[in-house]
Amino acid sequence: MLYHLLYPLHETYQVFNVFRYITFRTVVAALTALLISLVIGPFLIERLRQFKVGERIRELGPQNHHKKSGTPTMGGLLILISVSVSTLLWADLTNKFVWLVLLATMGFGLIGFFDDFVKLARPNSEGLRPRSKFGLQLLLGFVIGLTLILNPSDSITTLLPLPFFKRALPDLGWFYLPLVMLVVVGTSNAVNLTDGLDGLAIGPVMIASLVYAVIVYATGNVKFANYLQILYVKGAGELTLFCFAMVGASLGFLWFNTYPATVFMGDIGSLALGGALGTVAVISKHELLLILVGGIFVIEALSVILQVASFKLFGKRVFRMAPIHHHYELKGWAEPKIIVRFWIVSIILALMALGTLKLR
Ligand code: 57M
Repeated sequence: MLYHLLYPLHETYQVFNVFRYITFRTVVAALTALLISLVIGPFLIERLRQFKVGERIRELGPQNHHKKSGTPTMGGLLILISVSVSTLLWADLTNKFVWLVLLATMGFGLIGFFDDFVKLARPNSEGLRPRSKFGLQLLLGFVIGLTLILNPSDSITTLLPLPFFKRALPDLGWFYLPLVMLVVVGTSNAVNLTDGLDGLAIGPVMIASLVYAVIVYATGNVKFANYLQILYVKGAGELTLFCFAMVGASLGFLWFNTYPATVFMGDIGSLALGGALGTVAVISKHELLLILVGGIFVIEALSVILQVASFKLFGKRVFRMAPIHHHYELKGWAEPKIIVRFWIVSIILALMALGTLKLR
């Protein structure tokens, strides 16, 4: 909104011309989101504590988690407020991608909110029934996919670029719809699985947002897209600002979520962040690269799949406990050590992903 108010002033005062540039607004958006989360963070955490929105720790989990009982949860609200206010202030609101990504973030956040709310309201329940939760996620993924297909950007919307290959561009047609659902819903759930140690999920979310900021900027810029030989998506550049708002909000949240955490993000945060990343990946036409960019989330999800499959097929566990961060906890690694090492892996994967932009 501020963009729409301030930019027209450039006709009288040239200095306001600066608001035309995505790069400038991106920096301002990141700082705005960071500031909002740092300023309202303590207030929100206090309210959550007051309203007893505290975490219930499961008996089954690693012993050292029991001391975390009662830590306020649903701190994801802080991220949602910071990202959306910052984006609404500084983005070009005539851009359809901005609205789609905000819809995805808020939609998954709402599903997460219901899940958290049911856990709190019914202390013995595990939240929404898995079938209802998954059904709602699929529905939202369907809406996102359908919106993209029915409002195509030129004729590239249903193409699927393959990393490393310049010319391989299969057109999936309507099969692109289930792919969008898989990417968006899968990422949302994988981030949720990762969110089991202080700062473990928010670090890689921040790293992935930074990588996708670079990608959407290049994708939305004809010159860069041509130079890198990637698909040009008109209007995608505006999402650079959204990605940086995610970085700013995540940094602010990490201030409170770092070990020992004073707040957890809850499903309202983890489902929303994953949904947002998945949607950005789809819009930027770098859907498959998310496997690398969000490699930590993939590893966490795969560890659960492997554990369950191995137990069902052979009656044996592969890990001491899945998702894999619990395995290292049970091996005796200190929590901060696991977190920082997972962040390191995430940075390495992010760098590799950026490398693939030119390797084709
Ligand atoms: C969310 N939630 C955390 C917090 C956070 C199929 C199965 C593998 C599912 C999986 C599961 O339920 N995952 C979903 C994981 C929980 O965190 C809350 O949930 C929100 C995110 N949704 O924001 O509100 C706990 O994680 C810890 N935590 C922190 N710091 C943070 O910043 O320490 C979270 C955020 C918190 C806190 O202790 O209470 C969670 O882990 O529950 N299930 C599991 O992960 C369970 N694994 C399991 O059963 N493994 C089996 C099979 C099924 C694969 C096996 O290995 O044989 C474990 N989780 C727990 N206890 N808590 C095991 C038992």
